[in-house]
Amino acid sequence: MLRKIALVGVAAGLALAVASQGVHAAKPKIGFLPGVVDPFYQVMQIGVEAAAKELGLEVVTQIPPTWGVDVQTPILDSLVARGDLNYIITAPTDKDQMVGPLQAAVDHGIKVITVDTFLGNGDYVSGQVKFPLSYIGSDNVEGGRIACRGLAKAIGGKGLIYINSTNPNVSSVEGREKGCKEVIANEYKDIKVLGPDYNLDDANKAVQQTAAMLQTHPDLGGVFGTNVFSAQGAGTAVINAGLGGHVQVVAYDATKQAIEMLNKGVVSLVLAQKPFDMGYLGVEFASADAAGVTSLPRRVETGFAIIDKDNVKDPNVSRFIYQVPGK
Ligand code: T6T
Repeated sequence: MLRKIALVGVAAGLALAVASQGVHAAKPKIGFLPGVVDPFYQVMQIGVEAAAKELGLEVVTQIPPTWGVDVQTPILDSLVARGDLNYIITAPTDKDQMVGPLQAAVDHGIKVITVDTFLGNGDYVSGQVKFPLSYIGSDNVEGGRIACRGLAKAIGGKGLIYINSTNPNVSSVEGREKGCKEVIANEYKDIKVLGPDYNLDDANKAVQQTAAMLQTHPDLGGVFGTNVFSAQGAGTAVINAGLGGHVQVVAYDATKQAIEMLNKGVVSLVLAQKPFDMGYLGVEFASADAAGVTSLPRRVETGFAIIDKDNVKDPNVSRFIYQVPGK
């Protein structure tokens, strides 16, 4: 009898230990809230869905039609109000202004994972903002360095370059601007940087801004477009001015359009991020956390593929071009 009681006690203890490791239900439900409708986040969504399918998890996806806190916050609030989500995987559209709304999600028992962009300074261990489980995305400062080293080389190490970007206070593009300026200041004393101009994630605005820059600075040697829309606008303005191949463009984000411009000799370098990985790993992290894993890294850098005219046909490189089925 005593032995039986002891065994029951051990079994109960084991059950308790397992239960105390599991934070949420075994199959968590995930909300996915990226920054805006664009090929970068569409590929990220493919990664999210691939992981969710493999793990048998349900994901609720809401994609803001335009970039910004004003658009993203009410969508976030509605995801929180559903009351059935355990995790939200999101790209905050402002590193400071999205802290409050995402803290509110945490206060409702939802865990937050940031992908592509981060909150605060992105150091979730010792920075001011610590509540997200992890940041999974590019090292954008390094990306900016790579981009502007490439641009500097393309213009022969001297002259004028211009940065066209999206919005201030967005960790991703802010990092790219910083890395670009740092590399030019430290390594290319004969290059001057103009900008950034902010196009608010509107390619038409980026065209106008770059066109104006080309007019006021006929000696402009190169443009760094810090994301899909900036690079698209910069390349289009250069083509419209008949300056393709004369004014060099470096494009962050490997859209089909950026690659077409590379093939035409308008763009000299394309930085492909790895949005599929960001989405896939985001879901895996949520699943692992729900299962009780406690050693998830608080920051994961997903890396780049750097594409130029010499390697664009290499399948090991071209696989990172953002392919959205049907687009
Ligand atoms: O460049 C990506 C992303 O990394 C950035 O945070 C916002 O713009 C894009 O989505 C491209 O449009």
